[in-house]
Amino acid sequence: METSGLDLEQAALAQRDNLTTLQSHILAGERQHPGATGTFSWILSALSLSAKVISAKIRRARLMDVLGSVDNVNVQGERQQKLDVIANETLLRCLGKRTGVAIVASEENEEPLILRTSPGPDQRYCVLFDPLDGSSNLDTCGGVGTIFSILQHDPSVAPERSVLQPGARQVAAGYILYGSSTVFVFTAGAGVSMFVLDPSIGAFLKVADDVRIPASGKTYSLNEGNRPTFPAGYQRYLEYAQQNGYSSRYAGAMVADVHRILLQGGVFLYPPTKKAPDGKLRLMYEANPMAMIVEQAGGKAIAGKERILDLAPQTLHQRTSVVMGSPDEVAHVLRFL
Ligand code: P6P
Repeated sequence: METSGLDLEQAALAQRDNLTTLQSHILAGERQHPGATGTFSWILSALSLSAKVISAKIRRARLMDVLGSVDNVNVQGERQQKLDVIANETLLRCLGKRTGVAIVASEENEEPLILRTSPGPDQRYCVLFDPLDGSSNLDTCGGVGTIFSILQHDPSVAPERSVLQPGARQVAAGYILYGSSTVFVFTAGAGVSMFVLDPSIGAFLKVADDVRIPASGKTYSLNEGNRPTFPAGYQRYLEYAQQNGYSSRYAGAMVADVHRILLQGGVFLYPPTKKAPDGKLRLMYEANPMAMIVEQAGGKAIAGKERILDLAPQTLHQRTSVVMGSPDEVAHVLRFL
């Protein structure tokens, strides 16, 4: 007797030995920390809710006339997409309701937003995010993502300083990739977990625990259009790669490019260029969270010859060069720098 599609789907789900949702994963994590108050769980829950809302809006964007740009240029000097604004407001609204969040900082806002000034036992975290990384891909249905970084709030310093901590001080980091499926990837410092949104039940289901990046991979990911202005060491690395059978893959959205490398191996690079001599990517809410994910998966993440997570931040929107991915591939790049 032929098995219907639904039966196959049910069988596949039933085979999943433990149908673990992101929510149950978060609560299980909380239970491993005696004395945990649930504040951290509530923040991850707000990020999960934001991701579902943003995903739903992106998937219906062309039908709801929310593609295209608004007549506004953000603090980065980039024309804002309508969905940039929607994603930013969704995250601010969902995180704003969580009493555990003292400060939020967004790529879209010039200054950090101080949500709660009365230092209480609960205002323990700062959340930094890029609400819609790669949003210029939206109109062409390319991959886009949300990137987030969570720091312990330090009430003993000015709020502006509390969010400027080195990436090594992150308590958690992750991203959501809105691609052919919606994938939630995060780490709280004990390995990388991956979840996929099942829109039919509105839940993120765990598909991998302790994701490990392949040690090597003959794929490099960078914008070749900038090649003439890369420093010489990067040019020599590209010559090495092209003489040794490497492939080039570039989505133009860091989350999509790094996600591919996390699963298949290789190296992502955004070197200094003439237009962006310090690199283009933002340290606090792009490079740092993605570097934590890559390192927790066994990879490497550097800026020039320095470890990204050790960089001492000076300003919220400062930029950095980036090389991150498989440890063997980052070592290859370093040989030429
Ligand atoms: P370029 C997207 O605008 C972004 O911040 C990253 O997601 C991406 O890796 C990079 O910029 C792409 O920059 O100059 O290649 O378009």
